[in-house]
Amino acid sequence: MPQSNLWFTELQNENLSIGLRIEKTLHSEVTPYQTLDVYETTQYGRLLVLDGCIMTTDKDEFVYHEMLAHVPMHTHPNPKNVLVVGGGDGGIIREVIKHPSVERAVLAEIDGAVVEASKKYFPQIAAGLSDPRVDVQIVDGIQYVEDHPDTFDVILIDSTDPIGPAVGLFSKQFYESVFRALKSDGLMAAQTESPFVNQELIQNVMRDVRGTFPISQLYLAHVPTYPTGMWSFTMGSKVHRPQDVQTCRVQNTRYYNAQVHHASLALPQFVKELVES
Ligand code: SPD
Repeated sequence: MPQSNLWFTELQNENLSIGLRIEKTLHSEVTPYQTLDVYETTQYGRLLVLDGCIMTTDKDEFVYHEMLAHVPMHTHPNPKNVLVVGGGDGGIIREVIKHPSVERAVLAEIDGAVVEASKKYFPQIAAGLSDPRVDVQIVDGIQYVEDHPDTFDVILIDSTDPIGPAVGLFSKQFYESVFRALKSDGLMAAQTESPFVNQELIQNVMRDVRGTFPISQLYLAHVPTYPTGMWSFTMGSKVHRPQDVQTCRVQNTRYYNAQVHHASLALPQFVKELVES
């Protein structure tokens, strides 16, 4: 069969792009919040795109979802109530409910179209959304956090890039609200982009999280379809330290394990300098 000549190109900044060969377009819509596209790619299976930015692909989604979920979930000794802000594709929820201690996991996603598209085109990512412990709320996550003080053990912020509806999820005001929504030994983690192309954002987030939580930590993972492949996450914690984790409490992971947990906290020198400056 001849190869398709259709390509999806994400312009990651004015000097950088990533291209994936497209077999076909499966879905395109303009939701009240963003454009949403689903493609079948040759290299990475199905691809979810919001506002022209790669959100997830069948082949590498496990890295991002496991790392945003399991590093903070293991840092808390007994996470029972968990909130995921954004993350409408369900990947983070799927990982959260692998933890036997979880009694309730709320997904606060602003755009119901993302949840519906994921259920239809990414059933293996969305699988956890029908678990009885999961409560899917189609709401503004910022407002939801503000309205639920002293409620959660862990809050995970699975945002899009800091444009459009996600801008407010990268602000000090929001981290302070997250702090209030956490119980007295709660902790949070957020996706915070690439140290190669988003240095200023990472520095600002680190400054704000450090100014809000007694314990803060940047950690890294390798996500091939995200800009530069080197991806960062920022944790803020009231009491528990990610360095103190000793064992892996979940099974069926493909990236995360106890060694990777600790390895992800070891920062290359240029990233260390970035977060310390
Ligand atoms: N540049 C990509 C940033 C995407 C972060 N969120 C992805 C959502 C996957 N659940």
